[in-house]
Parts: sequence; C-alpha cells; structure tokens
Amino acid sequence: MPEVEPNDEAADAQVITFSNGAAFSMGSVNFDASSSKIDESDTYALTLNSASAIEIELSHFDVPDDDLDLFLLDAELEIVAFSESVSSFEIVAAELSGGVIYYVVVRAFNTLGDAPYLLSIDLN
Ligand SMILES: [Ca+2]
Ligand SMILES: [Ca+2]
Ligand SMILES: [Ca+2]
Repeated sequence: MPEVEPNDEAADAQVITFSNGAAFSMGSVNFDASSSKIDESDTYALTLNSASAIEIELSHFDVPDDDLDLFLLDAELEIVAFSESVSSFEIVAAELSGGVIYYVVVRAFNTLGDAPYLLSIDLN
C-alpha cells in the first residue's frame, strides 16, 4: 500500500494491515534543507491479535545519499528497537505483545531531495 500523509506523528499514524503475516508500504521522506517539502518522518501503527515475533525492514532508498532510520515504539512511545545505520538499509526484530498498539517510524536523518523507501513487515 502507499503511505497516506499526514502521518508525521503517532496521532496521525497510518494503520498497517497484514495479509498472510506480511505488510508493505511504499512512501517517501525528505529532510533536505534546500527542499520546499520537508517530511522528516512517517509513522505507522500496528496491533497484533496475539504475541508474535516481528521483523521490519526499511529498504530501497538511495544509500548513502539518503540516510533513513527505523524505530519501533510501544504505546507509550518508548523505543522498543531501532536501526540507525549510516551506510545500509535498516532492519529491526522484536517480540511483540498481542492486543496493544505499536508504532513504526521511518525517519529521514539526511536526504538529497525526496527519498522513496519500501517498508516491509513480517510476522513469524
Ligand atoms: Ca512521507
Ligand atoms: Ca510524513
Ligand atoms: Ca540510516
């Protein structure tokens, strides 16, 4: 699915729906100071029916010109897991509880203009 703006904050998070244990979203962020369309973060929300391991991958952006980072937050917006490479795609893995909301945040640390990405989420 494509992202839907605005999605910058948890309150505006785009709800992730799974199909056969997987979900995808294509979006873009932009943190180029010379650009007129700054979009520092994209926020997604997910709630699992039951506890599960999860793997989240942020890929297909233009490394190293674009440096995007990936965060998994709990309902209190505390960081559960994060990935902040400067030279590769990002991946996080965690064990999630069922029945509570989590947030996945794609953050632009630095970009050259618009930085498209693919967010892939897998349940195990
Ligand atoms: Ca966006
Ligand atoms: Ca956004
Ligand atoms: Ca990064």
